[in-house]
Amino acid sequence: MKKILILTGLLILIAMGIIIFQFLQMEQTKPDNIMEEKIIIGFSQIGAESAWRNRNSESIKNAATSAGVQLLFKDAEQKQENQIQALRSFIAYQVDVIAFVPIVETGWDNILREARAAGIPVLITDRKIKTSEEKLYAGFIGTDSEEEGRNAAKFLLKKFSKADYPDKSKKNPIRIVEIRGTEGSSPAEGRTAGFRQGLEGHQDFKIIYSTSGDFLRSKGYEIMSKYLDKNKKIDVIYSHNDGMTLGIIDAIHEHGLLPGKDIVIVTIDAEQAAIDALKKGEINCVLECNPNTGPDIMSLSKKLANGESIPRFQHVHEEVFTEYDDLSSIAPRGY
Ligand code: GYE
Repeated sequence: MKKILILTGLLILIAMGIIIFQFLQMEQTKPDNIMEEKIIIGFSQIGAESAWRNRNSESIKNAATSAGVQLLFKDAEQKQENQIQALRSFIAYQVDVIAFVPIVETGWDNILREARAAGIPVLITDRKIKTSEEKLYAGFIGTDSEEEGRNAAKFLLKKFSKADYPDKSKKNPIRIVEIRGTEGSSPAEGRTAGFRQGLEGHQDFKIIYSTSGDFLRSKGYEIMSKYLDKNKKIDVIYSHNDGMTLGIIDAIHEHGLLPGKDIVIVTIDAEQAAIDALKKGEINCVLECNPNTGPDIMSLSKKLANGESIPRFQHVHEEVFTEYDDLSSIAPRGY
């Protein structure tokens, strides 16, 4: 009798072991068609107007893959109406989170109200918006354009200070041409305002011409070419992005002038071509604007998808590179 009981107990233990082993095997070989519950993010990008923008898109797509997020990515080809359509399609698709780069600051209230009515949180990235109700979006991560403008002014105050520019008296006023980014975009607005804040009270600096080059290299070239045809009396060019600056440098060369020497050049983004021009002495100051926001966008989106709150404003880390620095220490920018 005792032997039978022991044998029965052993058989039961063996049977349980087989069942547990098979269950574990099943977990590991779950059929492919059973998708893990992936967070779905709808992302509206403005287009591909600059190397900076392309790097920004690459950062977002790579981060989505690494984060195991399903990304619906739409390129608006520089049109706000295409962005609004994209956001509406994300709402219809019932994504977990909407994230987008607003090409301009205004005109978003209605579509953001539709997203709120659908219970979909919205993350603003890169550029800022103006809304009638602050709570129409959950938060922002991107660049501090006003600070970039102030840092541009700060460099010029040093560059034309008595110490660095003894015969400054010959340059009174110091004539500045400003080539702005896309009209109505927060980087253009911020870089314009911050620059003027930085020069406030310094009467010897005069902005003699300011116009939009839409962040495009071709427009930077065209504007500067036409301007130099008429007037070569420029001391400084303040350009809102490297793409336009590279076109400006081509125009300066074609007019027999030396960029960085005959005309001081201050630019924003810090794409590799601008860093290389800084090292060559063709640019005097490069203000970094960081495009690599993909990982932060994914972690903030996951928080929103889980019903957590996020910081209202988060500015990315940005450096300032000038002719006074040890330029050999600048890490490659990768774009
Ligand atoms: O400076 C420019 C891009 O929105 C901050 O847009 C971004 C700007 C950037 O086209 O290169």
